Amino acid sequence: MKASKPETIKHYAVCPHDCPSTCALEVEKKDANTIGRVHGSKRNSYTAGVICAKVARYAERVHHPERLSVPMRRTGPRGQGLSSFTPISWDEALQEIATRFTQITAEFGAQAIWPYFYAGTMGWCQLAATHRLRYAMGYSRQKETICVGISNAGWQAGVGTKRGVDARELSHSEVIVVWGGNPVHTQINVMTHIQQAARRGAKLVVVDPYRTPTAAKADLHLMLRPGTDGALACAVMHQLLKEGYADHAYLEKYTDFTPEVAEHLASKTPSWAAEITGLSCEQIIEFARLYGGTQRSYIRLGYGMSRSRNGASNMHAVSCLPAITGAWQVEGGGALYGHGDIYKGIDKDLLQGKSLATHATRELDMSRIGPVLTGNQDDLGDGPPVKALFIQNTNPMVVAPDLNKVHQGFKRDDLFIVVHEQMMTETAAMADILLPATTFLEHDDLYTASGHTHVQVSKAIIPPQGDSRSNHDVVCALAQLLGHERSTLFTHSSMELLNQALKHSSLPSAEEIHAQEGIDLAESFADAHFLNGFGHADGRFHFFADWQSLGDAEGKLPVLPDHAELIEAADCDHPFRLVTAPARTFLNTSFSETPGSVKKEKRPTAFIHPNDCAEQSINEGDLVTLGNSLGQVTLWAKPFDGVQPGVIIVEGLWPNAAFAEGVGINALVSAEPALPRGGAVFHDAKIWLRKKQAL
Ligand SMILES: Nc1nc2c(c(=O)[nH]1)N[C@H]1C(S)=C(S)[C@@H](COP(=O)(O)OP(=O)(O)OC[C@H]3O[C@@H](n4cnc5c(=O)[nH]c(N)nc54)[C@H](O)[C@@H]3O)O[C@H]1N2
Ligand SMILES: Nc1nc2c(c(=O)[nH]1)N[C@H]1C(S)=C(S)[C@@H](COP(=O)(O)OP(=O)(O)OC[C@H]3O[C@@H](n4cnc5c(=O)[nH]c(N)nc54)[C@H](O)[C@@H]3O)O[C@H]1N2
Ligand code: SF4
Ligand SMILES: [Mo]
Repeated sequence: MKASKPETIKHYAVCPHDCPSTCALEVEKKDANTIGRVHGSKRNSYTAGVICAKVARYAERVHHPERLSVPMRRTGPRGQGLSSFTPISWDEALQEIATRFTQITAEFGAQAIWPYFYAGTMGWCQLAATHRLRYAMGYSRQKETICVGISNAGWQAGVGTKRGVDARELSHSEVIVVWGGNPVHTQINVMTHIQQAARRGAKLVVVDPYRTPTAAKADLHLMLRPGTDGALACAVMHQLLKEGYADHAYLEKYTDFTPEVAEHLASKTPSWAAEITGLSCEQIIEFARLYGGTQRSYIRLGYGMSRSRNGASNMHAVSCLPAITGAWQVEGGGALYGHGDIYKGIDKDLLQGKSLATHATRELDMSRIGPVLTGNQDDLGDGPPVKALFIQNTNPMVVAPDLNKVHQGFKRDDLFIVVHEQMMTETAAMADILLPATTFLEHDDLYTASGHTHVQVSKAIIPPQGDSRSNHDVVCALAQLLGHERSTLFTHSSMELLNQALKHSSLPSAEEIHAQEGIDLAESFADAHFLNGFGHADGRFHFFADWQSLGDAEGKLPVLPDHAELIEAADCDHPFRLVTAPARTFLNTSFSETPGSVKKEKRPTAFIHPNDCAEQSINEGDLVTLGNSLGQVTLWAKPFDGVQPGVIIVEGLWPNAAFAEGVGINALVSAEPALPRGGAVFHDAKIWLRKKQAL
């Protein structure tokens, strides 16, 4: 008889990556130090047993042969990788950081040090660790604009609070609109719920400038020009009002809709929008009729439409649609952008250590790290130049806009750079002191979500790999060496800290949340559907956007939904518009080091319309250069008919080194802050295209 295979033990965990899905995981453990496959938990009703391929093979990342395992001092040139570094002890590394930070503070003031982070992990204890050090030491603050700055403002303008209808209600929807997102790549779980609805006959509409794998599954794909969503939304509203699909009783009771809004929309005809979006009038009308034909219409808003200079206005315009038809009132109707505000009970200020601040410090815009590091006085304000960076959870040498300036800044000899990382990223390679970081499988943390409503706690499953330490541990040790008084924020363990933050909420302890594999904080039907009022003081949905209160001091954004002509329009010298969309098997730059993902993504590729290719005899695999006033990028071409002529798509945040001339795609993206309060315009660039050479 064959001996039965011993059952692999699976451990509950939570995916820490910057992804709206925040999946509940089951991690196979092979031995005390090693994990096997990772699965989606079936016990979480949103994850529903499904996760993305890149996290399913997480063993590739956590046990990567090039995972950083010891602290190192740079002894060779910047940017050369491991050969430039010499291992040192943790004591030496931390002492050197403390000494340099103390010297810089004495000479230039504490604000010359800029702790810089983003959401490499979304866990609250480890993510907010950088802030705890910042506030304790009076270092410069960081304006967090790189991802949701624009979209938050756009959603806030209409709805007034960051929450929406539960995506599990998709099973009741008859029309589902994925607008400016590509969930097949960026949050696979949305597709699980959409596919269930589709099996029952629900129709899927996708609004995206190119035929993404999500769009390929749609009943109707509206392949508009980037940055023109405001025009499309207005024309749809025009048609809904014209053809009697508007719910006037709803508008009267729940919104600030007036005859002035109706009059404004009366001029926003499908032919007006067709001119701007590049769609046909027929497509726009077909969409309006489909959308208006049922109140069970659900819009899942992605970030894509917001990453333009007019992005906030686009978000606002799209969020107006369910208010016109009254879709918010019914099960399976309404919209979701993100659920952040349902977690207000958790004391994030405590975790960020805001109470440690003894005085206000200047705030530097993270999306403008290039201009900041190269000494732009408007960015630095009346503070000193940045003389030291302390980086956790992010890879700005690749992900930040105006990349040539970022590179120039990182090369400064007088800039002391500390990077705490899991991998030898291109940012890590610039460090003077490089510290190895744990992954979520090696530390404890609490996770909220944006695409669903659970709060979850994940605990270490394997010990720290090599000599790696968590963000919290590093920050605690540094605070002590820098002479900060012994606040519990620097003496508590991660779990103790999380319990402190949970204490004043109505939630149980971190241990109990972990034991229950998460707690669902879904709101009542009436609250989730805003039947008890929207987030504004008057309880109404706002067609009239108060951009001034959101930071647009000059009032450049249109008050009523419209097409704001703020985008970088193509011109004779730059006849193309560029969209830099997310790749399926990378997560920003994370996983761009794993063999499984690189094999799938192949190489940096420009998707170009066949007509545009024909003009320059560009064939598949030819090298092409894309350029504008900010820089040039050389990569491989792919003729692709799922995009309008004049629009070029480049997927994925590949390392600079993967491009033919060693500079990555963000060299073409401007660091100009979007209205109303800053944000990076990753999908808003005019460029030229030149064939380089045939391979
Ligand atoms: N696999 C994978 N998953 C990820 C990420 C990743 O890089 N890879 N990144 C993670 C992060 S940090 C985030 S914030 C989310 C982002 O996830 P998404 O919400 O999906 O947003 P975007 O990354 O901006 O791009 C999504 C789509 O928007 C489209 N788009 C671009 N411009 C416009 C426009 O003007 N109008 C419209 N309608 N669409 C437009 C793009 O073509 C793209 O297909 O995903 C997360 N998940
Ligand atoms: N062209 C273009 N550029 C973009 C975008 C785009 O769509 N197009 N998207 C933008 C968006 S939405 C975002 S959010 C940003 C994201 O940009 P980043 O925040 O830089 O995201 P990642 O590239 O994934 O880098 C996160 C890093 O954190 C590290 N890390 C993970 N966990 C931990 C931890 O616990 N401790 C420490 N110390 N490190 C950890 C990972 O190893 C990884 O190198 O990129 C932006 N850049
Ligand atoms: S879909 Fe997103 S949250 Fe889920 S496992 Fe993949 S990266 Fe993590
Ligand atoms: Mo993001």
